Amino acid sequence: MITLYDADRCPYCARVRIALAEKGIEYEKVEIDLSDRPAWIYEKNPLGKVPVLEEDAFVLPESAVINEYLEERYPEPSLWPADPGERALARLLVFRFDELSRPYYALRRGDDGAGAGFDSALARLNAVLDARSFLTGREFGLADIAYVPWILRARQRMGVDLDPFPAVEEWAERLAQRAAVADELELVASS
Ligand SMILES: N[C@@H](CCC(=O)N[C@@H](CS)C(=O)NCC(=O)O)C(=O)O
Repeated sequence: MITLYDADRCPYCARVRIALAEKGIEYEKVEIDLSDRPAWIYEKNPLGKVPVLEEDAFVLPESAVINEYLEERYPEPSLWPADPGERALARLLVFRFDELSRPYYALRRGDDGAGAGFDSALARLNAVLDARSFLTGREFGLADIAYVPWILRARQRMGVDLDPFPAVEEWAERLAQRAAVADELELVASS
């Protein structure tokens, strides 16, 4: 049995929720109140952060690592491209995720110049999506899952306009057709 220590509002948790849903894996969800975290969460993750995945006695934090684990443990349907080069480029995007998250959190904090910084990050994603249908490559996969929770929140919660980034906007629309991403959209709207 899998347990996910989760928080509805957490985009890192959303990565894992989407991967679990795409793979059709059943799990139990334990909602953690991030403003009043239980002391025992530090036993599962010394950093005290969610998500944490638990499968029997195996405990694993870190959303990108959890999703790699899920991909290896539950290989079908595959969320990485079969081609090694395509897969490496998708992993590179996940590895360099802070190129999006740093400007995103700067914008959320209201730092000076943060709007322009986030626009630059979106322009870089737009260039990637001009060249391929998905961040993962020719098919949807873990790189898309790694980024989409922040794009949904930027648009819905921070009023970011995706019009100037048409490839990102079309990609977000295409992803929203997937049940796992549509569920996240609902959660963002309601939480
Ligand atoms: N690198 C971690 C980041 C997880 C993270 O920052 N989670 C936030 C919620 S969105 C958290 O637990 N924050 C509590 C804290 O920073 O103490 C991952 O990818 O799982």
